[in-house]
Amino acid sequence: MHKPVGLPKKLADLNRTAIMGVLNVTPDSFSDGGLYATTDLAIKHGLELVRQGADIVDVGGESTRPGAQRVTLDEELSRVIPVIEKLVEAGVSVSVDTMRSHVAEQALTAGAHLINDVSAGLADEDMFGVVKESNVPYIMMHWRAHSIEMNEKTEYTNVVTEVIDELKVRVDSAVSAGISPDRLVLDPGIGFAKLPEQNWPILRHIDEFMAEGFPTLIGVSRKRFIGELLADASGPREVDSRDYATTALTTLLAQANLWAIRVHNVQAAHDAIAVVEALRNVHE
Ligand code: PMM
Repeated sequence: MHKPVGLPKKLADLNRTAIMGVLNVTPDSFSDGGLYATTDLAIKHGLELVRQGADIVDVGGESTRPGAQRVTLDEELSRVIPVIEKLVEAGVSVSVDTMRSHVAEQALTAGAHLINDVSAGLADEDMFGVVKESNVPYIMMHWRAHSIEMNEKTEYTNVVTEVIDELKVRVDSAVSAGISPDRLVLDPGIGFAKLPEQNWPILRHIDEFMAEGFPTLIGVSRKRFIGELLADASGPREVDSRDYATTALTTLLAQANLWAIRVHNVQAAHDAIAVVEALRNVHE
């Protein structure tokens, strides 16, 4: 299993797909928006995710749902920093889900252990500088545009190779900026600037993505392409009824030796990965 350099020891020692639990401190995220919008509720939920088996809690203060407006820097900081401080204090491994270098910097000061940048440095030209000065892993996701316009950027001739090639350009920029490649984690950005049907080839060919040699993280949890897959006469499947399909994908991806999976329902991912590991450990 490929892991990035710079992880806290308990994550570095892990010998299975890591579970990243989603903690959106936002009023408007597509799946859990508003549920954990206050600092106290967010901390409580973060600790609950750990109890259920999360290895990392991913704290985000800006919704990336298609069509979402950006929040101000101050608003984002006030949402995530107090939550990160408290979770780190409680011994939790925390990643910060942000496209802003200043939020990443403050989150690192608050003790965050990983930076999860869905724009791979494209949204903020100072991000690579902050990452370079730190020694934590940096998650770079395939991204083409902010949420407000990403649904207009879905043209691909071959989605699998283009996602890989576009991410490789970002990796080259990060490395030229002085970031060590062994700290990078790559993510194909399921649902970001992709039509629902464009996500399936990426997942089908995840081995090609992983063949680039970087640790891979994927977030499929409750996304729209699952809602479309399970649609019936009344329309796409509701967000809160997409967990069984999410868990089926988690099982397949864990079998493919993904480094980490980003999910809302941590208990379900935990159980799925336990099954994969039990089968992997049969040597008769
Ligand atoms: N998806 C969302 C937010 N952050 N980060 C990474 N690395 N990968 C993802 O796929 C990803 C992400 C959007 O989902 P949410 O609204 O449930 O947080």
